[in-house]
Amino acid sequence: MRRRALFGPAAVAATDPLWTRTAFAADNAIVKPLPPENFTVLGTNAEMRWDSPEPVGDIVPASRFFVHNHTATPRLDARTWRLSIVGDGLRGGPDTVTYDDLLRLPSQTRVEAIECAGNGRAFFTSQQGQAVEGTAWRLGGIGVARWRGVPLSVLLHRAGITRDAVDVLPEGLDDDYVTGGVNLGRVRRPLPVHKALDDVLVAYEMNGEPLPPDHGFPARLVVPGWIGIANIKWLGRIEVSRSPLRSPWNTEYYRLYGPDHPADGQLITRQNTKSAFELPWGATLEAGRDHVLRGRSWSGTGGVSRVEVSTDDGRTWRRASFVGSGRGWQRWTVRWRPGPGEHVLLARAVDRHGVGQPEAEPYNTQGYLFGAVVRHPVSAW
Ligand SMILES: Nc1nc2c(c(=O)[nH]1)N[C@H]1C(S)=C(S)[C@@H](COP(=O)(O)O)O[C@H]1N2
Ligand SMILES: [Mo]
Repeated sequence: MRRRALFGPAAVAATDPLWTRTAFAADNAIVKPLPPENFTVLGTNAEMRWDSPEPVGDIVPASRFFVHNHTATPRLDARTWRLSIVGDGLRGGPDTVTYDDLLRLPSQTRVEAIECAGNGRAFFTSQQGQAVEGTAWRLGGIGVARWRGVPLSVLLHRAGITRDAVDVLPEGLDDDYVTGGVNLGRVRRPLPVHKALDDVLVAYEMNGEPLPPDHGFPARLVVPGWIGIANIKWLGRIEVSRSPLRSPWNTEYYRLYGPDHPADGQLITRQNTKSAFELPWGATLEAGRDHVLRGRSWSGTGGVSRVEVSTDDGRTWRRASFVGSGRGWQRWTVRWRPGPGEHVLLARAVDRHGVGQPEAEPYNTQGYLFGAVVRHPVSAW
């Protein structure tokens, strides 16, 4: 029997009973609709599907952008919203920023990725046989958008940051995060002053519209190249400090623990390099004819310089052709004429410092930063 490639909505509808169902995140944590052809719901989070019948371009629309919520999206009112900037790292007293202040201050627009540090976590288990803690994202815990906002440096200077300030601690207005019966307080993670004053935005627009509730309305941080947790949503408070700051999100979470890492864990900041095929997992392709495989690669270390693809389980590799603007991530294509049978597709990127993707990722207990080459199964008939 010859089966056709599963690309159109009709093909998906025929094979996927979820097609007509509406999905909801646990505890209704997410406000926007999560149609199952575009999202996989994981608890209070939603992962973008790479095999959606409607592929995304360089910019991911807000309706398609993944969501990582520790608790639930709060509904905030821009008229009463305030951002307070406080701490011993300020020359005067605390400062308060309103939504109107934000709209009036000088703004910048940047195309940037936001990616969960746990993106790819599922492959520690499925590919390396290792049990890890946390949400089992595949590769859809990333999105790229056009963010507009006020540089954090402008707000910190306006608030009178001192020259000896070392850390800032942005905090969200979502509910306290309670896990295992322990209240860890509001979601917050220290950011060193050198990064805070460099390229960080307090964003109030996503793709030319006010931020949607799920992505941080009225204002969130956008921290280029850094792990998702740095990009605090629903920003309500920033502490500026002359001594190093701590929160569970830099002392317990978002550190690498395990045999290959220091006993007190290794703090993580930047994202690594990854690659994904825009194909269903286990896609069925027509054998004996040319296919254009699409995919993309990205890196928190400042861009992708080369991508290679193997269609024979890593024996031979060839260069993929770059398409699109390359902003945020690098889209690519490669031609392939499969013979009948089961195949494994591999893609590996090299970042602009010449660092590539390994065959295996050293284990860490919480499954962060899976950067190894992902083995994508397909069959051809
Ligand atoms: N206040 C707050 N900010 C937050 C989070 C959160 O739960 N609360 N989750 C963080 C994590 S872990 C990630 S990966 C990104 C996800 O951003 P997105 O939901 O807009 O895609 O937001 C970060 N900012
Ligand atoms: Mo995340």
